This record gives sequence, structure tokens and C-alpha cells, in this order.
Amino acid sequence: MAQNPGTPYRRRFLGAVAVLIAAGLLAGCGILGNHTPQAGSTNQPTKPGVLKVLNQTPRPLTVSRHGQDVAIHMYAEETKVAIAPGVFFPAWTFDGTVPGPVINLRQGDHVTLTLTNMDPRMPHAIDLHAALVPPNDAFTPILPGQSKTIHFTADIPGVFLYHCEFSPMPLHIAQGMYGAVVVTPKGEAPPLYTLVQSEFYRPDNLQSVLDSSPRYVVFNGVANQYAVNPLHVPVGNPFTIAVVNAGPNDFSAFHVVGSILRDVQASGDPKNNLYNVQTDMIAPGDAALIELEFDQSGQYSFVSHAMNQFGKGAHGIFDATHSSSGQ
Ligand SMILES: [Cu+2]
Repeated sequence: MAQNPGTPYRRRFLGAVAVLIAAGLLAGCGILGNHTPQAGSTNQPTKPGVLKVLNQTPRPLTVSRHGQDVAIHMYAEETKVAIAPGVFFPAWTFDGTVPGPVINLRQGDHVTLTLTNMDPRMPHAIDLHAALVPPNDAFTPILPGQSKTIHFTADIPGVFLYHCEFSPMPLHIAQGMYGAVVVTPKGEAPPLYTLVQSEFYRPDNLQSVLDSSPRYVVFNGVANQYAVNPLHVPVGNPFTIAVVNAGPNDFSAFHVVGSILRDVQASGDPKNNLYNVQTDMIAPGDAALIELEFDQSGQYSFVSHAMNQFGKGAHGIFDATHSSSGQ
């Protein structure tokens, strides 16, 4: 893990937090009061925590490409997000969403990535598993209002996690600071869908992340969202999906009901093939590129076959029809 100032910063920002809370309450906007719903409850009052909820407006990343030179600008911020029907979570985010945006690259891209920390209350940092760089230089903390630019070449194809690197890292990840980098080999098409599995614990509660079971386990930030709104996929033609496990703690057991994973590339590298896998284990911090093919029209559930995860929201549906299209 990269060097970071940790607790002293936390203490320093508590003073600023008190000022912000007072200003927010006086202004009657921006910072939410005790009526804010907690994860896991739609009507319980928010238990007083170290930090009150700050709901910054999502700021999307920008990407500009010139040949294989890619410039990306991302933003760290705090934004309240919905993680289940009627359940809101005071997230720490990349670009205002959980997970953060998918970063799509081609093998060999030269990437210049700038992260601006718009969060007024604490430092953040970014660790990209796709970047072969010295972490003590590239993944270091970015103070509120500051920016940092890193450079890397996407030499190795695959599907990778990125996440906040600031301490306490288990909390920054559990709060929502993660996303996927997809590095597509030359001549290949990017995956049809990217699914990021992750867990939600008590908001802003490190001990909950370290000691307890998650309240929700989700694909792309919302429990059971693709069971309600299935993902359309083709019939009779193979297609690929990327599955990333952001954790922060639990292994994923990715399974598609009524199907077999035809070709699984561990970490998304075309050299790492396993064929005809019934359930693929994906460690926290890892990913897979998975080829599927449905010979018959129908609705095929995808789940984490770890049944506690399935029961907490890790469930979606592939809708295989002849008129389907990608996302
Ligand atoms: Cu962070």
C-alpha cells in the first residue's frame, strides 16, 4: 500500500467537518441531516457518525483520445447513491457513481490520468491494477482541492480493478471508491457488458467492514437491478462479459443458470483460458473475461453462487432474444 498520512489527516479534517456541518445546517442545503436513510433501512434515522452526509453533484470523467494517446480526467467526491429500492448510501466515489466509470482502453494505449479531489473533507488516491508503476510515487494521496496526474502504458490486456488507495483503504473501498479498467487486445471487441460485484456495509464504519457481513452484495452498485431490468444478449452467437470483484472482502462465485461459462480468461488475459466452467471464483481485487453463448431464447439468471451473496442482491438476468443489443 502506498505511503499515506492516515489518521492525522482524519483528525485535521474533523475540524473542517464541524465547520461544514454548521454551515450546511445554517444554509439548509448540501449536507443532509438526521433524516437521511441508512443502508439497510428505509426509515430509521441516521446514526450519528464521524462524518455527516455530503451530497456533491456527480461530475463525469472526461476522455480524449488521439491515436493511442489517451487523456482521462476523473474526480473524487462524496455523493449519496441508491443501492436498493428506497435505500440510500452516503458514498465516497469516483465521478459520483458506484462503481466509478468503466475505463475502456486498447492494448498499448499511453494513458495520462488526472484525478482531482473535489472532496473537501479528506484525501483520496487511485490505484489502477492495470498500471505498472511504482505505487509509492503514482498512487499517493491527493489533498482536497488538489490534482495528481499519473502516466502508464496499458501493455497487458485484461480486466482490472481500480480503487482508492487512501487509508483506511478497507473503508474507502467499502464506501464505493472502485471501478473497472478494460484493456482490449488489438483486433478484439470490448466486452458487451462489464459487471462489478461489490459489498456494502454500515456507512462510514470501518469496524463494520473489518468484522461483519455485508448488508448488500450487488452488481454495478444496486441490489438485484438486473433482475428487475434484465441485460439483453444475443441468441446463438457468443459474446463476452467482464466481471470484476471489487470486494472489499468476499470472493465471488460467478455462475449463469442454465448455461456453462464457455471460456473464462482469468484477469481478462487471453493467455489465461479455462473452458466450460460451471462457476468461476473471482477473488477480491481480481476479474475475469467470460464468453457465453445461449443456443435457445430465454431468461438466464446470473448470480454469485455464494448463496448469502445471492440473497443480498447479487442476482441479475440475461434476456436472450433475437432482437437484442448491447449497452
Ligand atoms: Cu478515497
